[in-house]
Amino acid sequence: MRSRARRAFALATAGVLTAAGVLSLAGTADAATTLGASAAAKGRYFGTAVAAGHLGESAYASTLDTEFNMVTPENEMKWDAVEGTRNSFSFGSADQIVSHAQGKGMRVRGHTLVWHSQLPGWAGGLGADDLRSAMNNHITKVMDHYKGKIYAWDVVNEAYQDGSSGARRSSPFQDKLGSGYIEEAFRTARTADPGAKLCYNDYNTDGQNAKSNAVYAMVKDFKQRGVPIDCVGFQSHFNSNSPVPGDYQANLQRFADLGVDIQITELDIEGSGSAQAASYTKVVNACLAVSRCAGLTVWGVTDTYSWRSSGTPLLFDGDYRKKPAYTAVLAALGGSGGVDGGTGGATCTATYARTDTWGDRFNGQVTVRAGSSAISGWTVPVTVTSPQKVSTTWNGTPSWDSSGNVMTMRPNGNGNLAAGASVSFGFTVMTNGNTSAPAIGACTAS
Ligand code: 9MR
Repeated sequence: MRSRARRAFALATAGVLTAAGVLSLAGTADAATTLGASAAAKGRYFGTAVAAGHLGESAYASTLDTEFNMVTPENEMKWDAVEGTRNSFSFGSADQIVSHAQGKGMRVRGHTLVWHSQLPGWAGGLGADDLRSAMNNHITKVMDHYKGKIYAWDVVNEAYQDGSSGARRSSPFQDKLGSGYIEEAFRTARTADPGAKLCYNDYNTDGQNAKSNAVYAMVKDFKQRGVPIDCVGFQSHFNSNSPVPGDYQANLQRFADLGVDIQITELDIEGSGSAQAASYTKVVNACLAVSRCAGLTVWGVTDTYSWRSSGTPLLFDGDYRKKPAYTAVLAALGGSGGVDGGTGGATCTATYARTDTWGDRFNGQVTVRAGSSAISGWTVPVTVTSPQKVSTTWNGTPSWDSSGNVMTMRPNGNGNLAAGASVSFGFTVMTNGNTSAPAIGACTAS
């Protein structure tokens, strides 16, 4: 009894300290419970597409700055945005994103140098010789402007057709310069910024099919002949017609085995609730299982600004609330709220999401997941900030410290969880004017 009380006190103290750390850092969430920090703990990055026009919105910027550690300008680095007139470059919007990212310690993926879409009319209308020099000039000038600031460039984007042919897509580059244009673009890019990783990026190449086979053959050939290529980007735009393929991981692995990095570059999955969450989990687990998978980027911060917003494909809803898909991704990344020794090597993680909000209260949900071995019990401290009060709890048995602000949750009855299995408990926080997130302490397994 005595030692149990001491343990409860230690847990409560940990919770309070966590809360203090939170307040002095970002005022919202524990850094250890973010996508970026959890991915970093697994040696990966977690990024998002960003639109310069939204950086001035505080909820957008704070979600971006709290959760992500890589950004891709969604449109601002494309050919039409930076070179609308031949050899006259305008980098204003793209620079805004790069300097925001640099100011927050986030890295940047460059997207994209050579693509048939968002290509200005003047370029598409050039004859072969002119187009070749315009392409090389574009690559050189844009990469030079950002030299040393870009982690990886999508040098060539979407050069292959959909369908069963495995053929190249018709485009001004393909039609006028011939198949060698991709190789030429990569060679020019390597000279322009030898420090940036050079990627080929495409969609519908996520499973093994005619299109991904054709890209695979190209990458294999490049590696054999010493054409500079460092990474392959898998856009990973999914929905019910195009679900995460069963051989997703195997496909990533076969590319990795060619000696290139894998990057999940534009991830979004239409849907909602647990089905969407389960698909996201598959993608994250596949990346974690492939050692050369360097990281994942989702194609936007909030559903509202998604290129296909009606499909609600992202991790945050229109009010920047974390969706079940967010909780699933965080948990798959090893979450946080901490892993500790527990007993006999048993570990667990706790991840938090706000699930509902009303004028005077919100519901929080904590998912407890067992580590690589089964556990028979767990505790998770949850600390709210006065004058907040927890009014109701479910799926767990709480005990309280004397302040009434620190609740330590235990399982209802049997706390058995198989390795990797999870269970969630929930609670309602009366805000009394303070809407800040609770601090979730370390999960302790037994
Ligand atoms: O999300 C981008 C959207 O805002 C643009 O209107 C669109 C124009 O083509 O491009 C979208 O981003 C695309 C990305 O650059 C390449 N892969 C497919 C993405 C979604 O269409």
